[in-house]
Amino acid sequence: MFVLDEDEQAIVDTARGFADELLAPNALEWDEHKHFPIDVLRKAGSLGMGGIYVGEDVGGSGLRRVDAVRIFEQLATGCPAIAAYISIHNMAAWMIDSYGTEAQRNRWLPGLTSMDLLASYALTEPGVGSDAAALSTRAVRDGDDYLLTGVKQFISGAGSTDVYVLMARTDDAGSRGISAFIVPADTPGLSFGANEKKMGWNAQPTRQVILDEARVPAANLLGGEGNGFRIAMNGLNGGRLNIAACSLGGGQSALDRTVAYMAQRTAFGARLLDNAALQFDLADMRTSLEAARTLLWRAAAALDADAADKVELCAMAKRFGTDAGFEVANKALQLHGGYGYLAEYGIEKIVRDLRVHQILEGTNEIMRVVVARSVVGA
Ligand code: FAD
Ligand code: 2MC
Repeated sequence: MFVLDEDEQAIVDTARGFADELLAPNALEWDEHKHFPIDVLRKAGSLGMGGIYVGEDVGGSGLRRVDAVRIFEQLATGCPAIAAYISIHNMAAWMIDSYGTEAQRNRWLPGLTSMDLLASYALTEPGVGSDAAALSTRAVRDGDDYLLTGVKQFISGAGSTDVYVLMARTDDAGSRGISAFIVPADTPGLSFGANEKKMGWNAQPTRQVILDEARVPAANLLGGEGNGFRIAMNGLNGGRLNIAACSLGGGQSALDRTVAYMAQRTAFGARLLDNAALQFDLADMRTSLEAARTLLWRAAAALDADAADKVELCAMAKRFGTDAGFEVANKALQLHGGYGYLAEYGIEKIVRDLRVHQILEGTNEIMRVVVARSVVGA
């Protein structure tokens, strides 16, 4: 699996071509103007990137997780924030594909896979992030509908997306009292908070989703009452891989730009690239990225195989890959000297974008909790 065959390489090349042509040239402007490029997302959809591991019968690409992480790494070389949004969209689409009825799959997935419809994933609340099973948004059955009341915090894409895969409580009992719902954006009783001002990820909006007796048809319950937490967590296993892949792509892009920069920058009568101490930095950066990539592909293969240790492998790959990507990008900034701190060089944007990957989709401390449980057998 570490040597790509022709088909695998073609998938990587397509994603890289898309990133080079449509993401990289615009990334700084989207960041500055907080622009969410829906037209470009639709083009990603037309290339099969709206349902990478969704079934082909509903327009998906039917690929594996190992393909997905390679795609997200390449997309992130152009813009980590947009690559990461596409990753969240794919996670939500996969949840509907895997846990939806045929009617739900046929209703939602053709639009989602083409990215004519955009998806968000709504688990976090103002009072609970890491301790997700303690969420308090309630869903109360009312005839053929559920009435949802509560607030979802930090929802990526919110206000611009069409479909929210949203976790709410249908029973009092802990994680088993949580259910997942497919909530359309135009649901009566649903509204959005202001677009949060953030350190990075500015090319995608982050808003609260506010539910005030939002009326959702019972036909939009995903996977049956009480199964929402496990559905949410299974979605996140793949999400965590993809976020790590986005960190790898950002880190790799920062490293590549740094090598090019050091080849033309001189100090003390020599190119920076010829300085042996700085070459050691470059060697360590490349080694970190290769190690993270190797673990990531291993974890993706475990998820593809539904291996018994997939949960902890996904957590390891997320923790290690997001730390490695951030550290490489931060080092790249240092190696650019003062220019690394200027927006126009694009490095500080990568650092800002990658920083949040250590926090979201489960903080890196929570990834350690998950891995530690597998070690001590809790
Ligand atoms: P808390 O849970 O309050 O944690 C605070 C600190 O305590 C962290 O450092 C944490 O690691 C640590 N901590 C907590 N418990 C433990 C423990 N048991 N052991 C060790 N350390 C612990 N959520 C969604 O549902 N959908 C989205 O689309 C989404 N997008 C996001 C986009 C952005 C830009 C951001 C910033 C967040 C997004 N999130 C989203 C939310 C994100 O998943 C949470 O912020 C994250 O899970 C952490 O939750 P919290 O912020 O409530 O922090
Ligand atoms: N995959 C599959 N199932 C899982 C799972 C996983 N990764 N993690 C937990 N489960 C199951 C678990 O097996 C159990 O199932 P059952 O009811 O059959 O016994 C159930 O879920 C409850 O699990 P726990 O007893 O482990 O629950 P606990 O409350 O102790 O802790 C924890 C779970 C901390 C691992 C979980 O709350 C967590 O992952 N927190 C982080 C939240 C998070 O990642 N948020 C990200 C939001 S999305 C985002 O940020 C975006 C940008 C989109």
